[in-house]
Amino acid sequence: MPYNVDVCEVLSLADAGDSPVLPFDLRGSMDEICNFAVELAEPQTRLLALGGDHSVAYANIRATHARLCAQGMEPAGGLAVIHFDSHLDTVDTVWGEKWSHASPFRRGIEEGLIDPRTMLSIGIKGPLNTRDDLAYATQQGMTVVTREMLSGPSSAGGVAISGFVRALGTRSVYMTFDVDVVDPAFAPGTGTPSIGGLSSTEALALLRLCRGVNIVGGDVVEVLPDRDVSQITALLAGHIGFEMLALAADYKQAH
Ligand SMILES: [Mn+2]
Repeated sequence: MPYNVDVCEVLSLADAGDSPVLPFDLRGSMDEICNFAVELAEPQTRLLALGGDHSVAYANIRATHARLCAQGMEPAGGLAVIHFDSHLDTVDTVWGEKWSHASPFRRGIEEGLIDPRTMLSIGIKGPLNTRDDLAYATQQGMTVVTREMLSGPSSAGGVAISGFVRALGTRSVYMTFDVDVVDPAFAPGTGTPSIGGLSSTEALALLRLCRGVNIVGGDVVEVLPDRDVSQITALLAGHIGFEMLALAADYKQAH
C-alpha cells in the first residue's frame, strides 16, 4: 500500500522449490546452494531465498554476483548489501568452522563478492559473538546502525539509513533479513533469539526506508519452525519477503 504498486502485476514470480544441502558438509552445502541458485531460469531473473540459517546468505550472494557477471554487469568492488540482523555475522571461525551462520559476510568480503564500504547492517546489538567481529566490520568500512540508534524512522539510525540508501543510487543491492533482528516477543522461532530487538512494526518501517534501492537478490533467514509459536515467526518472515518483493516492484515501476 505505501508504494501504490501491484506486486503480482509488475513482477513475474515463480517458486523454484528447495535447494539441496549436504547436512554434514557446510562448505559443500554452499556450493550446492550456489549452483542450484545460479542455474535457475535466465541470469536476469532475481533470486529471493526463503529459509535456512544465515550461512546460506553467502551462497545466495555468490549466486547473485555470478548472475550479474553472466549479464556483463559485474558490480565494481562487489555487491552492496543491506543487512538486517541482531548480529554482524562477520566472525572468522566458530569452533573451527568457517562456513557457519556467524561468518557469511566475512567470507563474502574476503572473496570480493561484497563491497564492505557499501554494506549497511541494521539492528545490531550486544552481546557480540567476539570483540573481533565488530573490529573487523569497522576496519572494513561497513556502516553499522545499532539497535540503540533506532527508535523510529526519524531516529539517528533512521536518518543514517536514508542517507545510505540515497548514496547507493542505482547500485546493485543484495538484501538479507535475519528474523532475529526482531524481538523474540514477535519472532520466537529462531535459533539465536536476542532480547531488546525491533518490533514487527519498526522492522517494516525500516524496510520501507529502503525504498528506491535496486534489489538484485535477497533472502529471509533464521526461521526455526521447531521453536515457533502459532507460526507467528513464519508469518512475519513471509511478510518480510513480500515487503522485499514490493520494494523490487516499486523500483521496477519507477524505472
Ligand atoms: Mn544473522
